Amino acid sequence: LIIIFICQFLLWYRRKEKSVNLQNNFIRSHENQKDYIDQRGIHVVVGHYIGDSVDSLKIPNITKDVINQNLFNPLPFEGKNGEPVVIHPKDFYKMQQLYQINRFNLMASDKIPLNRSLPDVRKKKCISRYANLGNLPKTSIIIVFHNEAWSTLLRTVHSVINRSPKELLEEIILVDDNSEREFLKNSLDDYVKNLSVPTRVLRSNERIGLIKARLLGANDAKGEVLTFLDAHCECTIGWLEPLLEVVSKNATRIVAPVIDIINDNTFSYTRSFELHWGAFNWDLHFRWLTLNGRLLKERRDNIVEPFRTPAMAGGLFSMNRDYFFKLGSYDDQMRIWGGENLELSFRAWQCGGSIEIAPCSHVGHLFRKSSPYTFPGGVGDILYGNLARVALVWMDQWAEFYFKFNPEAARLRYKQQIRSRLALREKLQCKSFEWYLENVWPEHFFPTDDRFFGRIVHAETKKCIMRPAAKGSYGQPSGNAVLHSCIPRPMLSQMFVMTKNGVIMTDESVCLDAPERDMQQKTPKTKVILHVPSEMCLQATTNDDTLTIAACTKNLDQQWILEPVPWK
Ligand code: LR7
Ligand code: MN
Repeated sequence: LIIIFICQFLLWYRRKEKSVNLQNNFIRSHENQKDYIDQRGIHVVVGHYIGDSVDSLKIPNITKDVINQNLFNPLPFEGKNGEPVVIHPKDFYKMQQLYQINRFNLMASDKIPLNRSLPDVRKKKCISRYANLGNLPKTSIIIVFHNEAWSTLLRTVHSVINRSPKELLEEIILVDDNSEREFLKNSLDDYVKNLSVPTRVLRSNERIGLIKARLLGANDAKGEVLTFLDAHCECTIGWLEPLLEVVSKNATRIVAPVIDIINDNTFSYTRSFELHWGAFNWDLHFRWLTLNGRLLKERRDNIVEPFRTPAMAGGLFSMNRDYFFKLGSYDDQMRIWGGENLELSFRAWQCGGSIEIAPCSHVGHLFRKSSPYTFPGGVGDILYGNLARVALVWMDQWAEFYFKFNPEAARLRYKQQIRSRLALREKLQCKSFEWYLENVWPEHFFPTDDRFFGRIVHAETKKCIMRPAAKGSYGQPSGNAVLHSCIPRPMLSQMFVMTKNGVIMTDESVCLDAPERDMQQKTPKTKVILHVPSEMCLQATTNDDTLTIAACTKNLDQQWILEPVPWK
């Protein structure tokens, strides 16, 4: 025990000594900073100290000052191979303060080298599948940012450079959407001059939002392919080739990687599911859903091939540059954040293109629980204004469904100038939203003319079935459906769809589940809801409003009324 203690003390002492030297060098002159080889022999990129790193902060609350300070964090060496960063309890208070700046653990991020290693999370088969590729087109990488932290932004850039074949990178374009932080100005311009891939920073002198910022980048890009990334990503080995292969085979194919998870507290890297696809709920919020049984079976033999998805998450994808513009680039009247991912997804599918996910391409994204930046004009008006545009231009009669149950969006619908986008839809001779639902997403849970849509009312108590509420910003509802008094104004959480063959669904928990299979209504007249695999009936426990399945009886607690609600 004693020996261990002494060894640790010595190590700590040497580390401390080393960092003091480096710090002195740094303070004396900017040019003196040198990359170094850490204790494990890993080359560590320094220079990340220009930014908002954490050492020597003593200010109790965050001020502009804190955010802009030129600070210095000695020898970042944690987070190797995507492992979590551990913060010493003595630093917790400072850590929490710093967390508020970007709504992620900046102290942890600043302890990780800009070029940290990550595990190869691909399936083994991916390596041979992409071993001998012919000529692939070059891509421009476009990263837009607003007040991003130095370490996350530059770790994105270094991960692109280190894990992409050089000959496939035309350039890296950083688009600064009017950030206020000092270190994102001259220091960033200087820093990118020394990178081994041509990198430049474009700047907007007013806040234009991520959609217009991406347009700024795209208009300036020279590559045959455009690849967009958020400003807090980390690309893993082999991420780029699968994307470029898809685009090179057919310019109308738009492709996204599997989006892995960088934890906002520890910065650990977690591989995400490969068999999820992107879709959206009745509120037009993006959702990951598991592939249906048919697709899963189809894919059993070709797990490495790209597959089609109804929608993309939005931040990470590649597409042919000429096709990007031919397809109408982005709706430049969308503001700040939100909705552009669905807009591009609908537009691509309805106008002859496709959206796909390449399961061999893995890129990490830092998921946050809330947004750190301002939404000029209010987050509601921005998001629902954008979504109102999506609905009005692309969703036909389902726009009415959206507005009926989303008063915030409905309030903004008449403010939208959408003529030029409707003209684009006309010019490209795009198909209807009905076609999209039937062909791209046949297992969708939206109401249609041949489905029941409305409330399921308990015959005995006259209460409604209600699904659990959503939690958090990426949150999906979890928990059990319950009985709840019927809310006079129709609410989506009390609405259900029943398909032609009697399967009852909602948008979120997808099926009224018990928990294995779909609930089906046997014959509408008996008003019994049968759980087909168990041959049991849906029953309400009236004293605590819970739902169960039980052997079928003729009792009133198993009787249900399907009460249709007009949906458009
Ligand atoms: O005003 C702004 N200007 C910007 O330049 C606001 C944001 N931005 C930048 C920002 O710095 C970041 O680099 O735009 C990028 C995206 O903003 P985030 O990271 O705050 O967005 P997000 O990751 O929470 O949101 C997802 O949905 C957005 C809807 O507009 C965008 O499509 C994001 O790109 C998208 N992110 C992803 O798809 C990553 C995976 C998430 C999932 C699921
Ligand atoms: Mn993001």
